[in-house]
Amino acid sequence: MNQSASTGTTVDAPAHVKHRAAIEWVARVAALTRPDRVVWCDGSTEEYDRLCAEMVGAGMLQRLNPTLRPNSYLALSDPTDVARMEDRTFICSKYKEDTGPTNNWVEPAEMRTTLDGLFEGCMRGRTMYVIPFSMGPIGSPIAHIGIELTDSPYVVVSMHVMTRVSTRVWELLGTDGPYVPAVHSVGAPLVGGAADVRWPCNKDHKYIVHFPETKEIWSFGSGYGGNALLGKKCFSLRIASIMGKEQGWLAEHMLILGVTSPSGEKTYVSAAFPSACGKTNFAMLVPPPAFEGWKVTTIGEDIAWIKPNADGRLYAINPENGFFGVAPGTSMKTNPNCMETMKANVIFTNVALTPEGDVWWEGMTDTPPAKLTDWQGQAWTPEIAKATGRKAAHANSRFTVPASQCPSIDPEWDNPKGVPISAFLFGGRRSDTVPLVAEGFNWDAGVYMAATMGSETTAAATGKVGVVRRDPMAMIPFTGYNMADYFDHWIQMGKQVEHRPHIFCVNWFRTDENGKFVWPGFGENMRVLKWIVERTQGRANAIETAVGWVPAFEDLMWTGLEGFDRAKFDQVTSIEPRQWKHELSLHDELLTMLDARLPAAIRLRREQLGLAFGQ
Ligand code: O2Y
Ligand code: MN
Repeated sequence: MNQSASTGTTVDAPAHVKHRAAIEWVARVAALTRPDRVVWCDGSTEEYDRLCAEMVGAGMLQRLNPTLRPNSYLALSDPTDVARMEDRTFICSKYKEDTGPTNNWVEPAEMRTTLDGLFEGCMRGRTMYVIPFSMGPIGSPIAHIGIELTDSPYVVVSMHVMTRVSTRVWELLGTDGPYVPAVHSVGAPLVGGAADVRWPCNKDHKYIVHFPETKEIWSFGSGYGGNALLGKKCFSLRIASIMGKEQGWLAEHMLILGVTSPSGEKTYVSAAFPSACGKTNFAMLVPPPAFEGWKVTTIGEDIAWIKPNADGRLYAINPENGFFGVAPGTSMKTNPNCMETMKANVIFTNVALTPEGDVWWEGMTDTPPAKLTDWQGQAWTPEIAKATGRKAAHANSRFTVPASQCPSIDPEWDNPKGVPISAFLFGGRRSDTVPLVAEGFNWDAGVYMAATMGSETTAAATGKVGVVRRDPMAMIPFTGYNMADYFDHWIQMGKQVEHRPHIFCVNWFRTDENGKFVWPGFGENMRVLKWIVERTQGRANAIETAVGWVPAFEDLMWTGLEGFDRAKFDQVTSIEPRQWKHELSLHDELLTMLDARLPAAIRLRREQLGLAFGQ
């Protein structure tokens, strides 16, 4: 038994928890939120199975047919709680300028007053779970530790998959080790013996709040994805980006993959794409048959933590333990490795249920099943869909699955040292202007390219879909501080390492006059990836353009790609001065907004591009 001195609340910390400050903090949060009980999680399979069984009993999860999808579950969320909510996400730094114009800011004391009001008694009738987790292999010099307090068992089991939840975390923390404190509540107390609902959340109040100075996370009202699994976007990107700035490393919205050439040479690259732009597909790319002897392996598909190593190179780990990927569009054609990964031990959220007790989503098969139960639990048929436009699965429906199950997982994916990065790729979803691939002339020019990246919006976050927004480094929703300072941090990181990765921009999404994608994408992206890898080895040819080094038609390998001729190549690689003049004026909207703190290197590169395009 372990009682907090400050609150008098008993939280029964187990004997292996020796961290007084953490016990005090758990007790303070319990005194504020008043759960019926506190459970200290251990990350065991027994704990996972028990919580899943309890949720099945309570109607919060459905067990899928164990013959078709062993040890897998389906959760259906409240229809109002289906995605990250950027307008409800706050960075509450002491000074507004440190949060910057691309984030929502509220003065910290004011926000604490609001949160105190919301969290007061919010866990009544519920259990508060204490989740000790490591982002990255436990004990890795690149990893960091967090403790999440939550009243959602769905969050606990999801954290089991997405992070390393273990009592070993307490051992590592000892009596006073550093950790990121993260508090989450669905904001739906069960008072007077009220019955629970399938997906508790708070329809009126949602807050996802970060305090940079104390590295705290407080999330209220949502049980969904990045709003609730606080190790992911909140810790691994927003808080970690601040830690990276302070400590000299990078926390990025990037996949990490390895490319092995036929001679056995291994090259690791890390690539940033905005939400739902095919990062998971790219991370698990299967090279076309013509690329005999080439292999792509997966380290991570969403987040990279990157630190300078004594050998003068940048090393990256995937801080996550699982994938929380978008289901719609994932199929044996688009991502066979991912489909294989999802054969068992999956938590699906907001996909459709087949009469046989398996799952389905738009794009999984060419022909939909004749009958389904949709993500809102209603009968669905292709005829109903035709008549009403209703989707069987929500556009942002997700699968949560252990990374270790991925057939393309890299043997080094769990290596505490990380892997050395040779190239950074930055990709947007652009129907015009941005070429298939271009390499920055040097580090600073590459950083400018990444910093001014734009992309057409998708369903991964609430808000309008299909409009171009600037998304520097694919980090616009995830940088926890002033974006101009973040650009400066990137510029400075280039000075810290002797062997700087090459920087490229890529765009798989150029369209023709009928709005159809010209580049075939998916596995065919290997053609671009091979050129990129060979550029980092000083082997591939390139031609100079105003925006960077680009391949000539002859510089990419075309064997096995029927019908993609020089005219099509020109369509996806052309650099139109008229479009670029307009593009530069759009860059200026962002750069002007950040003006006061913009690094000189970014201004200089903008001037060079202005001279090149007469703008
Ligand atoms: O967290 C969510 O609710 C969906 S958003 C998401 C999920 C996994 C990976 N990336 C993202 C993203 O928005 O970038
Ligand atoms: Mn993401």
